[in-house]
Amino acid sequence: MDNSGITRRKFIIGSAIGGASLVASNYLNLESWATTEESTQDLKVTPTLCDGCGNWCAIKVYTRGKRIWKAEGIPIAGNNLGRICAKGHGLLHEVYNKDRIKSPLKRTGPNKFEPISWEQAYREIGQRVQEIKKEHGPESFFWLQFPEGNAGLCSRFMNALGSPNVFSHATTCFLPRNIGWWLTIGSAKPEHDLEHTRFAIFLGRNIAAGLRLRALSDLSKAKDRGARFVVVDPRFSELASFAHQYVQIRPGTDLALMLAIANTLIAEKLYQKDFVDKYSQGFDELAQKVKGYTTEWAEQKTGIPRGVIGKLAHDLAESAPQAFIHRGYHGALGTQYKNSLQLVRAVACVNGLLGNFNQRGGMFFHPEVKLGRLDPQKFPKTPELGDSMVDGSGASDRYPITPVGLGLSQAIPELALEGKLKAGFVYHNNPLRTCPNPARVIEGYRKLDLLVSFDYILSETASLAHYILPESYYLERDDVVHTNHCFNSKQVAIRQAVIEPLYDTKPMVVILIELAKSLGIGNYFNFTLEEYNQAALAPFGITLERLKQEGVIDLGGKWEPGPPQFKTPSGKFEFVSSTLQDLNLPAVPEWEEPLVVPDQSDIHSFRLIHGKQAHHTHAKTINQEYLKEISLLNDMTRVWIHPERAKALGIKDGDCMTISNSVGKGRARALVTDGIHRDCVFLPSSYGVYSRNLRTAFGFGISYNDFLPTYFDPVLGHCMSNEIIVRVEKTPA
Ligand SMILES: Nc1nc2c(c(=O)[nH]1)N[C@H]1C(S)=C(S)[C@@H](COP(=O)(O)OP(=O)(O)OC[C@H]3O[C@@H](n4cnc5c(=O)[nH]c(N)nc54)[C@H](O)[C@@H]3O)O[C@H]1N2
Ligand SMILES: Nc1nc2c(c(=O)[nH]1)N[C@H]1C(S)=C(S)[C@@H](COP(=O)(O)OP(=O)(O)OC[C@H]3O[C@@H](n4cnc5c(=O)[nH]c(N)nc54)[C@H](O)[C@@H]3O)O[C@H]1N2
Ligand code: SF4
Ligand SMILES: [Mo]
Repeated sequence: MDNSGITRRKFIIGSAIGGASLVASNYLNLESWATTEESTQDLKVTPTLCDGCGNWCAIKVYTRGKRIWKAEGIPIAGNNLGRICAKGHGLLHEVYNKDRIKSPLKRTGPNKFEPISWEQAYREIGQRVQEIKKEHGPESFFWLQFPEGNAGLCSRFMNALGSPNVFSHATTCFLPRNIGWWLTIGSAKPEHDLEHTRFAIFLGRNIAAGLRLRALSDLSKAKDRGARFVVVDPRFSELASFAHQYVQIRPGTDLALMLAIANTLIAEKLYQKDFVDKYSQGFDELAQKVKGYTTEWAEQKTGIPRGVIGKLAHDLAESAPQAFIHRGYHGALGTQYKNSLQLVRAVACVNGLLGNFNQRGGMFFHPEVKLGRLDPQKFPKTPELGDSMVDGSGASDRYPITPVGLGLSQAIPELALEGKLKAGFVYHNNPLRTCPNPARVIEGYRKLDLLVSFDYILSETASLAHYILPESYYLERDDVVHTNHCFNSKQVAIRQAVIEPLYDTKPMVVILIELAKSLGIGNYFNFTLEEYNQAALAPFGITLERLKQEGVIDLGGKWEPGPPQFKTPSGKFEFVSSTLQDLNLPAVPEWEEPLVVPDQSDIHSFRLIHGKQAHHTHAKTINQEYLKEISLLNDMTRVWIHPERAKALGIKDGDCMTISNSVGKGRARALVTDGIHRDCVFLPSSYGVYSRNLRTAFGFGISYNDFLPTYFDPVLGHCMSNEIIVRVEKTPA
C-alpha cells in the first residue's frame, strides 16, 4: 500500500452527507480527505470523471510526481456539485491494487492464465470469431456491458459484426422503472426539482446509500427551506434517518399503497384538475379502476395503518404541484417484483394526479445534449439488424416492450446451454456475480466456444474467459465525451488519463478499434478516439483541448418550468397506457400479488430483500482494501432480522444464521433490529465475491444472487430479485 501516496492515516472517508444516520453514523462523515499540512507545490491537477458507479461524478485528481494523490469534486458538475463519496476516494487507490491484470491473458486451464501480447490476442480472437461466425452465424455472438459511456461504440462493434445481441444490466437493475415511466410520460428517467419541493416521498429509494450526490445536496437545501419528506421502506434505511417520517411497509406491496393514494386523491377531489384536464388521457378509467382500492384494503396488504395512508395522500395534495413520489431506481421500483411494472405505472399516475410535471418543485425532463458525429466517410452506417434479440427482447411474441440493446442478461446461460449463443464479449460487467443463481450462470458461460472479457481484475467472469483484454483503469485512460452527468443543465464532460497506464493495458475505445481490424470490420472503426471526440464537440464550438483542461463545460440552457410535453403515442400523460392497451395488457394500474410470499405458518420462512451500502458499489468494490476496512470495522455484512422473529428462532444479535432455499445455502451473522419488517430479512448487496483471484474480497459475506432462482417477469422478462423465499435458522454451534 505504500506505493500510492495514500496512507491509512489520511484515509478519512469524505462523503456527501453528514454522520446523522443511526445506521450510517459510524461509517460516513463530512470531513475532507485532504489534510491541511500538505504542501500543494508539486501537485498537478487533472479533471476527469469517476468510474465508481453510474453517477459519473466530475472530479479533479491531484497527482504528485507519477502518483495519484487525492481528489476533489468539480463544483459546476450537475450530478455531484463538487462532492465525492467514500468510493470516489477509496477507488483512487484501486489503480495500485495488487490483483490487477498487467497484460492481455489467455486462459490455459482452470484458473491458469498465460500473459500474451496484444497482437497475439487480437490475432487469435479474430481467427476464432471468423470460425464461429462461419459455422453458427453472427447472431450466435453476444455482448454484455454497462450501457453508458463507451457503450455506444461497443454496440456499433456488434452491429458491424452482424449481431443485435447487446445485453446490459437493465434486467438486474432498473428495467420496469424505465419502461413504466416511458409508457406513461414518454421518458424513462424524469428528474426531480428536489431543491424546490415542499413534500416528497421516497418509495424504496435510498439516495443516502444507493448514492446520488446531487440529490442529497438538493434534499438538504429543501429541508432548510422547510420541505418535508417521507421514506417508505421495509427497512429503516440510511435515508430514513434523515426523513421527517419513516413508514415501514410489507415488502412487495407498494402497489397497494399507490392505488389507495390514487383513490383518495380522486375520491376526495384532491388532484390537480387543471393538469388532468389539459395534459392527460384516461383519467376516468383510472378513477373507475381505483375505486375499490380503499385505505382499509391497502392497510391489509401493506401493514400501514389506513390513517397514515390517508395522511400521505393529503400531504401530497397540500403541497402539489411542489410534491412528488420519487421515480425510483432499483429498490421497490426496479427489477424486484412481479408487480414492479404496475407499481411504476401507479407511481407515475399518482405524480400525474399531483400535476407536477415541468413544475417548480416537481418533476421534469432533463435537457438533452446532442453530440456531433464523425463524417460518414470515416463512420459508415452499420448494417440494419432485426428489431429483436435472441432472448426475445423486442419480439412481438415474447417481450415486445423490452428494448433491444438492454436485453435480459440472465437468459444468456440458458441460451448458451441451448447452443443459441456460442461466443460472448463481456465489458465492465460481471454476470457470474451480479446475475441470479451463479451455479447456473457458470454452467452456461462454460459452454461458450469463446468468451472474451474486458476487465481490469480477474473478476468471477474474467476468471472463466478464454481471453482477457485488460482495459486501463479509469485514472489511466481517455473515454468518449460524456453528457449524462448534468442533471438540470446542458453540460459536456470528459474522462481522461490522469497518469500513464501502470501496465500493458489500453483504453477500451483503442481496444475496439484494433480488435475490429482483426475481425474484418475495421472499416467501421476508421478513426481515432481523438477524432471521434473532436467530432462530438464540434457542434458547440468547443475544442477537445479546452474540455480536457476544464473537465466539465456548461453549455447554457438550464431547465425551466413551463407547460409539459409528453412523448407518448397520444402526446399526453397516459393514465391509460395506449401501448399496454394495444398489447392487451393491463393498461390502467391494478393490484397484482407478488410472485411468492413467505409462509406465515412457518417461523423459518422469510422474504429475502437486499440493498446498497454507501461505501460499496454492487460487489465490485469489496476488493478495495480501505473500503473493505469500513465494512469490517462496522461489522456490515450482517443480515437484518426483526427481534420477535429472531427470538422465535433462538437467534441473538451477532449469532450465526444459516440461510437456505432450493437455489443456495449460506451463513451470515444476525443484526437484530426492529428497523426491518417482520416478513423479511435484509442482506447488504456488496458482498459474496467468490473469485479466488480477488484476494481481499474472496469469501467475505454472501450475496442475494446465491438464493435467487432464474426468473423472467412475464411482461418485461426482468429477474424479479426480491421474489426470494428463504429458510432462516440458527446455525448449530
Ligand atoms: N453506494 C452505492 N451507490 C449506488 C450504487 C451502489 O452499488 N452503491 N449503485 C447505483 C445503482 S446501479 C443503482 S440501481 C442505485 C440503487 O439505488 P436504490 O434503488 O435506492 O438502492 P437499493 O438499496 O437497491 O434499494 C433502495 C431501498 O429499497 C428498499 N426495498 C427493498 N424492497 C422494497 C419494497 O418492497 N418496498 C419498498 N418500499 N422498499 C423496498 C431497500 O430496503 C432499500 O433501502 O444506486 C446507485 N448508486
Ligand atoms: N451481488 C450483487 N448483484 C447485483 C447488485 C448488487 O448490488 N450485488 N446490483 C444489481 C444492480 S442494481 C446492478 S446495476 C447490476 C450491476 O451489474 P454489473 O455491472 O455486472 O456489476 P459491477 O459489480 O458494477 O461489475 C462491474 C464489472 O466491471 C469491472 N470493472 C470495474 N472497473 C472497470 C474498468 O475500469 N474497466 C473495465 N473494463 N471493467 C471494470 C469490475 O471488475 C466488475 O467485474 O448488478 C445487479 N446485481
Ligand atoms: S457517487 Fe461516488 S463512486 Fe459514484 S461516481 Fe460519484 S464519487 Fe464516484
Ligand atoms: Mo443498478
